[in-house]
Amino acid sequence: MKFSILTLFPEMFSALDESIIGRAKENKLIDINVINIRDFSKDKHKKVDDTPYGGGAGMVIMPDVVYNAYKSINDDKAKVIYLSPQGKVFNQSKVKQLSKEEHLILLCGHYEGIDQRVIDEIVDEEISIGDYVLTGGELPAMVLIDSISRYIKGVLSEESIEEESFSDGLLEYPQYTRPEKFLGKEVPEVLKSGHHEKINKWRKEKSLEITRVKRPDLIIKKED
Ligand code: 4H6
Repeated sequence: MKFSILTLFPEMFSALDESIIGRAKENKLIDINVINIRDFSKDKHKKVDDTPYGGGAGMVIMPDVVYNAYKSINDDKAKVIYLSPQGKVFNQSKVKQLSKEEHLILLCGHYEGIDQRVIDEIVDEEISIGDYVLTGGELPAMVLIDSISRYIKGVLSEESIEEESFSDGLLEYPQYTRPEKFLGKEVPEVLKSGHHEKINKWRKEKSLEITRVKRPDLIIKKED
């Protein structure tokens, strides 16, 4: 899986050098290509934004620099995603769907956003990670990369994948580790029994109960 990111803040993506995603990059399971939109400014001051037509606060990213940055990727088969508060809200079924793509281009807006004409020209899908406003599309782009990369073969252990399909669509059962007694609270007895049948049954029940209490909406709709 290849991700190309179009951004004015390429250094933010160093966060992806850590932990599981960092290892997936080292192992060449995913390829992350960060492109600085500013490199495509032809202006002597490297200007990339200008005041909005019609007036109003802030700055808008100009269409030509974004278009030239996009063209430099030179893959007309890649799916282009614009991270914006106006997009369809991201969920786990969209994660699975996008994990089947070969190459995703993630376009990150900043300031007041990007000139609509280049959005209309190059964007295939507009995605929001939730109903709140951020200063830029960079954190949403990283949310997509993290969630999608988990579905690429070899990124997670076989064991983690089995556990996830076990509680498919429901919330996770609670986890415990040593010590056996913490602030007077004991680890549930069944988890120390070594009786795997009973442990699985207990975990399934806990998953359902937690989902019923915290997120009943997840039980009604399992897919979209
Ligand atoms: C594109 C257009 C995504 C990107 C406008 C991006 C939230 C999400 C942005 C903007 C984002 C999300 C700039 C509009 C700041 C508001 C960057 N915010 N904005 N929910 N912001 O996925 O002002």
